Amino acid sequence: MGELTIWTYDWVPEGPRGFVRDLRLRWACEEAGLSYAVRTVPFDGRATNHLADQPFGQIPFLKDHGVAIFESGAGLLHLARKSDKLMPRDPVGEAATLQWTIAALNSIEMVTVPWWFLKLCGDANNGLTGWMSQRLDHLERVLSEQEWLAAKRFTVADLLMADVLRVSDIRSFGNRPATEAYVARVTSRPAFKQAQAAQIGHFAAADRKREEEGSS
Ligand SMILES: N[C@@H](CCC(=O)N[C@@H](CS)C(=O)NCC(=O)O)C(=O)O
Repeated sequence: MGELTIWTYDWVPEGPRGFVRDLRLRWACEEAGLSYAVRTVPFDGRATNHLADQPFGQIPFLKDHGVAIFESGAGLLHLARKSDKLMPRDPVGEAATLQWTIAALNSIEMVTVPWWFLKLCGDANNGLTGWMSQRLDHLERVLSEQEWLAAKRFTVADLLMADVLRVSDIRSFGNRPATEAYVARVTSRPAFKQAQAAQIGHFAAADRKREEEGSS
């Protein structure tokens, strides 16, 4: 209850490791120098076993001294209020950060995730392709004119936008050099690398535990 705690699954299959959305919250804490713990809910039975914490049976969610919050975007904004490393304190810089954070979720991820899902289901040339191209082309124009989305420096908006864009199928979709350079730049930050390694280590430890339990 007391400390800042990021909740994720106890285990996930190999495929999503390194991309599970608790990484967004880990990364933000690492950027901001916030100390945090990671705790888990079972992956098995996820559709029903933690609906009081996350009404869609998903992760991540965050608990922080009596505050409980689900949705990775909401969790990021909660963390951003704790550190100006994630969001500037002046109204203009804060507004720019908020708008690009919401744009990452509601103008980009809202098309990339369904597109990626249809591709995964075998429908690579699905009806969302043109729509996604348009969105990514507009973003390419923005990123060819500026290094960061808001306030002329790294903010939580870059963290989220880069996390949305770094999915390999999205990254390799079309030729957008400014976007590719942006994703490479943002994900080369030590805080990202630390967060990603920690997540991969977390699930590797879960594999070992499962093997021990299976062999005993
Ligand atoms: N909009 C949610 C999406 C969360 C989400 O997609 N979580 C995935 C892991 S990255 C999950 O829990 N998947 C398991 C499931 O949906 O059953 C957020 O950003 O927090």
